[in-house]
Amino acid sequence: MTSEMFGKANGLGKGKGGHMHLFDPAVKFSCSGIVGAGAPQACGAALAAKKLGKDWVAVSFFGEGAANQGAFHESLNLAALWKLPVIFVCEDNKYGISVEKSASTAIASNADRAAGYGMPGVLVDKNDAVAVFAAAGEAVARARRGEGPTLIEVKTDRYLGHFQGDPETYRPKNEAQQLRQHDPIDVLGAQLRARGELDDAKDATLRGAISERVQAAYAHGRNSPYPAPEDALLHVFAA
Ligand SMILES: Cc1ncc(C[n+]2csc(CCOP(=O)(O)OP(=O)(O)O)c2C)c(N)n1
Repeated sequence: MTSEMFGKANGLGKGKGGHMHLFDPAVKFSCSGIVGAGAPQACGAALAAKKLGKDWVAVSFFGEGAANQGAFHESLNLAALWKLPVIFVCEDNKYGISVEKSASTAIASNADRAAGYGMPGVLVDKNDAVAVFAAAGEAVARARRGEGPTLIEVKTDRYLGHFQGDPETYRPKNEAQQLRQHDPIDVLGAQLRARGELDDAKDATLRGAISERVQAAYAHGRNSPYPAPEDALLHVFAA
């Protein structure tokens, strides 16, 4: 994945897709640069699981901006009608590029839209990983019982601009700094500490190991070779 992000020959798309078109059939993962396009694809994957008699559950992640795309609404309708094993996860970080949600969406919670399609809509507490885990577990169990889809809305925050160099003129200068006071990783850490499952030493070990893994992955991407110029047209056009 990191190789693909750096446009390298050993990337998931051989360096020709970039970060918007990451996909890996080996782990049944894909993403798209087209906002809203993931929901119908997830319905397709869920329909395949149903036809093949597998207990797979498709999961589609998208922003609150994508929840205003037509494809999202068509997908929810079809998924509920055909009782597809699919979970729609709307990550509401309040902004679609530079447009605040209140300027694009007439209701406060996208979870409420689920009722209009005949499926449960679950609103999860902000930045609460344990609550996300519980809601996802219920949705997976429901899908596997053959009862169909669930729409989960998770509230979260945007720390960085939509793109590198985003002037972020659409929000107060210190907003991100304030939002970081309620960081989901810190919240999870506090929950684990309260249960006696984490202390300073374990926290440091865990953070060190994860940081090393991420650094190694980026070094791998950076140090890998670019595609050969003569391969520029390979895999671009179907013969
Ligand atoms: C069909 C389509 N329309 C417009 C765009 C341009 N675009 C890229 S991201 C984005 C906003 C998406 O908002 P949201 O889903 O809330 O994601 P976030 O801004 O939080 O990353 C838009 C309009 C696109 N990629 N695809």
